Amino acid sequence: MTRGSRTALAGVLAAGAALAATEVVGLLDATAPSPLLAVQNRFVATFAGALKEVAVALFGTHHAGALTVGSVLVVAGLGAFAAGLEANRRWVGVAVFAAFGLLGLLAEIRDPQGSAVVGAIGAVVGTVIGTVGLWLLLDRFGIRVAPGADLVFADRRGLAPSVRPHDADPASVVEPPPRVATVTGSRREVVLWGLGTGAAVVTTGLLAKGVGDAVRAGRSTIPAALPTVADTAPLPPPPTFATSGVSPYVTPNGDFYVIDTAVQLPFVVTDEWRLRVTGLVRREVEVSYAELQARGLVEEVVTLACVSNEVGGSLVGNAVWTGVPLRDLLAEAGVDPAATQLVGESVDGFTAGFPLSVLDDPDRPALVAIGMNGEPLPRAHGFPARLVVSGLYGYVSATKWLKEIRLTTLEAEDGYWIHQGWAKEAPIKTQSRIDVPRTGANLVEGTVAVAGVAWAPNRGVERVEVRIDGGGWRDAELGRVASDDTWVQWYLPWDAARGDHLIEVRATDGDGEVQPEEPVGVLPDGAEGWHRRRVVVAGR
Ligand SMILES: Nc1nc2c(c(=O)[nH]1)N[C@H]1C(S)=C(S)[C@@H](COP(=O)(O)O)O[C@H]1N2
Ligand SMILES: [Mo]
Repeated sequence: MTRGSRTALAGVLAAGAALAATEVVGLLDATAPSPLLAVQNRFVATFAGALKEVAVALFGTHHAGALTVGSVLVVAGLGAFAAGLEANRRWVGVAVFAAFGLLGLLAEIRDPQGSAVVGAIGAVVGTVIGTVGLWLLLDRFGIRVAPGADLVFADRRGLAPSVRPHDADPASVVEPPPRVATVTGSRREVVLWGLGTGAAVVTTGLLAKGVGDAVRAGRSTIPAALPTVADTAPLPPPPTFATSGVSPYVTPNGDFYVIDTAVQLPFVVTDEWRLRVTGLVRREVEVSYAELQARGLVEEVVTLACVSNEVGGSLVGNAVWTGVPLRDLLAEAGVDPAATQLVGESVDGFTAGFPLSVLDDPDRPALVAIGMNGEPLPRAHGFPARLVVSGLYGYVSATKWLKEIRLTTLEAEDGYWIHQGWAKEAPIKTQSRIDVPRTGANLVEGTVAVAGVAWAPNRGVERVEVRIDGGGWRDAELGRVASDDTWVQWYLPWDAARGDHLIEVRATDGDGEVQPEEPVGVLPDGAEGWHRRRVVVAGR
């Protein structure tokens, strides 16, 4: 191995050790992010606009995995860089480690759930472990570092230094200290120490993560079940075409789309969590999780959609939400007439705001939800509480891991995504989606089920029409719905002839507005256009 690659390897391993050490320090506080996670959170918060587009496009909604891989690569690269510096001049590489510790500390301080203590201890421990590791490994790998002087390197046979001071006067050659002759950068030494340190770093890192998850699980106060609900929402019977391949009316929690900026799901200890109603109110209201549970809970069936959902996309779902009517909490706080906007803020600093006038319509469900489909809110969907407001895209309304409901004016504050160019007001647009037949399905001539869902939450869907190969529009059969706040399942039996065909669908909302044909992209306020699907039907 060349001197350069041995130096780089020492740096990568030392940086890994430093990182693993900070993960262990992170265990000091179960709710706080580890220093690495805090830095990732800052990264996402800073580059969200650009990142979200790229990350969602490249990695689907699971940008967290991509971030982890990216972070490991960055840390490895920096370790190698620091080692290169350190090999030339004592303490310079260490300074790089210290700078990174400082970055972790700053990120912890800035993070809404961060801990300055974790950040500070992490910075010190990480720098010390990184430094000790770097020096030790450089030594083991036969890289000699003369303090502030030129390099002196004894090769594996313990021969004369192979790198000499540039002034090349033989008399001035710094002779390696005696022990250098025995410490070598032999292949065996490098492989043994490399594998040993590497294994220790990975084990420690994974253990810290495992212990952290176990600690959080132990402190987790997600109740086994929801309290009984007095005011339940009856569900409609399944349609006759339920087995056609159409999406189920209620989306199971495990299948419900997940969209958020969180690198790791925020962790909330419910005993410590409070929901506060603040801002332009007569008196601030503060409720605990137990108090929320003890209130008169109601159920609402509401379809939630993401503004990033492309035509035909899957970022939409329908659930039975259990919670406290938002209007009850607002009435208790006494909203100042000057208030024109309601902003929800999450424990991790996300915000979503909508015009207060949205709540003027008493038939529009708006909940502080603590339950989803009969279970306590899953962590991915905002445990312990989130907002659900019918008819508004999630990014302006559906704050998960809710900690504050702030009454303010529309001018005074913009929610998280508004800064990134998304529309301030964002009612959910009328959409319809073909679930079956799927693209590439093996279809045979005869009756083929064409089915899907259509939604226009709060306005309701009045009609769904299907057209084949640009022919006449035919009315699809509609399933029954709990209310206008949910999607509707639709179905049309199609007598398919062999050949290539184009299926198109469009919905009409409860106001009689037909879904527009012209395609429009998701930015700034949601996609438009008819969902089309090309299929091939084979002969018998
Ligand atoms: N705290 C928090 N709440 C959030 C978000 C977020 O990033 N952080 N994303 C919003 C967006 S863009 C959508 S579409 C919905 C998605 O909710 P779900 O993940 O439960 O489907 O949550 C909203 N609430
Ligand atoms: Mo969204």
